[in-house]
Amino acid sequence: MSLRPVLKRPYAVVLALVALVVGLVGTAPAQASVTTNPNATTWRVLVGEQSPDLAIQGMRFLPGEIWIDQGDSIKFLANAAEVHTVSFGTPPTPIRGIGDLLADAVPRVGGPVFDPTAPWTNSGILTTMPVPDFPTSTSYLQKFAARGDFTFFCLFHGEVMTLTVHVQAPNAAYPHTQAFYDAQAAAETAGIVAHGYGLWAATAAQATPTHVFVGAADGLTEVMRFIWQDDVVHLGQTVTFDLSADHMVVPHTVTFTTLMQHGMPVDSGTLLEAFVGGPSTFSVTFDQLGIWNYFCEFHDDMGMVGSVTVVP
Ligand SMILES: [Cu+2]
Repeated sequence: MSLRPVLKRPYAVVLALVALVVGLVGTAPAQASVTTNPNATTWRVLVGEQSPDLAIQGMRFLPGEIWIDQGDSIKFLANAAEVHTVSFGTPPTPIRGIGDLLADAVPRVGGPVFDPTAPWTNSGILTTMPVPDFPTSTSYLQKFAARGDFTFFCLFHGEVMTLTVHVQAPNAAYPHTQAFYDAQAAAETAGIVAHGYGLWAATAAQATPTHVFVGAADGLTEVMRFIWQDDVVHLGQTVTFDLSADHMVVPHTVTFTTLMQHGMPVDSGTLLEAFVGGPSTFSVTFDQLGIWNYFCEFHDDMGMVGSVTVVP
């Protein structure tokens, strides 16, 4: 399956997504609407986070829990190159594969006023790195006219990426200010990025010249790198590119730029074992001296590129 014509880029998929989504439905009853609050405030929530080199992608809303008043709004700001959504309810298309996931993730569903009684509300894909000719956004505004506690999730990272919005009475005192949430977000981002670099280092410690990991991911961060990026092997050696450190099931490819074998460009296709039954490893036996560059079709613009130098 090639996603290149559809979405030249990243997403991770949670296996238990459908069950999770069902579990999140109906977390709060709707109450009477109030549309006039003279003190209405617009709050900011960051969607995703990343390291400056884009290698580490975090899977959190910041804050992950916010208290607002009836009539307030939240502006969701894309904060990373990785794709995310702000979603609520049950996706209309049961998710059995990538096409189903995109069918649910792409369309913005629902109006500017959040309706917790609607079966499905979705922001569309939020990212700071727009995909050419593909519908994405950098922000999403929702007004909250109904009181209650509402748990939103990211369709791509639902199991680990949720946001609870507590909608209080109009003009109720706020427990926290935006400045508090911003400071909290900065501190949490630093921790998330540090965690990601730790995951990268731990994965690198498991790699060898003939065993390269294709990214890594856990419940908090994704490492958008080949590990090791710069590999050196001897002529005739076989390198196995391995997706098994990718515990969030982020799809990747190992696509060589100039290396040909059997008259064909060397390309793994999409490595995505668990979700669509694809392969999780790809092996290449290097029978030509030289420096062979390769990249991930989905994440090369995040810096996910590598090389294998073949020496005698
Ligand atoms: Cu990739």
